[in-house]
Amino acid sequence: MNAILQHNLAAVSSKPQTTRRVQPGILTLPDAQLIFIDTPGIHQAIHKLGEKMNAAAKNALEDADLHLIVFDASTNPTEEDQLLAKLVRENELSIPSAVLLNKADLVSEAELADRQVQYKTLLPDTTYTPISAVRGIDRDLIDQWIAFLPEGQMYYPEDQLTVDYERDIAAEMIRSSAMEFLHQEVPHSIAVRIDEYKERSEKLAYIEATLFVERESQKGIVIGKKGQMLKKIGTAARKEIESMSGRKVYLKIRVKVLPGWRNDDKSLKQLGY
Ligand SMILES: Nc1nc2c(ncn2[C@@H]2O[C@H](COP(=O)(O)OP(=O)(O)OP(=O)(O)O)[C@@H](O)[C@H]2O)c(=O)[nH]1
Ligand SMILES: [Mg+2]
Repeated sequence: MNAILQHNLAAVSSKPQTTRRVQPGILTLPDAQLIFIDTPGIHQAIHKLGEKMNAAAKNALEDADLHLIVFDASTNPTEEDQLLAKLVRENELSIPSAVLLNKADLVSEAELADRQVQYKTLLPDTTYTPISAVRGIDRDLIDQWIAFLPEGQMYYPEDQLTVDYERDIAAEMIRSSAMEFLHQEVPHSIAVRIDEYKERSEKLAYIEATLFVERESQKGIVIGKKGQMLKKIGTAARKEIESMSGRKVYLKIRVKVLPGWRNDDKSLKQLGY
């Protein structure tokens, strides 16, 4: 979605299950306005958080005009791809779908052709288009999607990119930075709450955030030796927030333990999941 909008709104990291909630992105072209809903990936849930993510994704599938399914051309189909394909096949009659075979920049032409054959078995009746989010998305492809959309009025002003608040996007940027730098269970045990988001001026924002982990031992890992890890996370997040908001940002992050929050209804609710 970031590549389509040419703006960084959605959390991205090299770890799976980075996206945890549905997130809208609006693309306004001279002749059309497209509203994309980025969703968590369908996966085998092992916590209540995962169940909520799957439910949110399935729910979003229901009222779309077109399903854009993103598979990763740099790897073979995974169990999760199978799960998603099954869901889409069950839905096929009512809502059209198109597959985007992403990360084409990472494979040779021959590999790409081979992968396409493999992925094609998942959804044999769907069109497959190789893309690369890194290289950018062709306008021609977007035009193909427009053909599936109903005619109607513009819903949003032409310069509006999303309906989410800047502070919520900032929380996602802090979380994705942390997920990028941390390993194993730790990235998945992180949640971020914005405690204060003061727009001091057009040019300056003051942000205080709490980064939650599930266990005391994870707190030490997130802070790191002499606070080095937290500093790295904070610096990367601040740069992203500055580029998203167009403001200079002062960012303060504290780390707290919220035991087993991924499996606790009350904590999940508090954290907005
Ligand atoms: N080389 C290359 N890397 C990409 C491309 N698209 C995404 N990535 C990388 O792939 C990783 C996963 O990207 P995400 O956007 O988090 O993937 P996602 O499908 O939304 O995954 P979840 O939110 O975790 O379900 C990140 O490290 C991205 O930088 C691409 O076209 N080419
Ligand atoms: Mg994502």
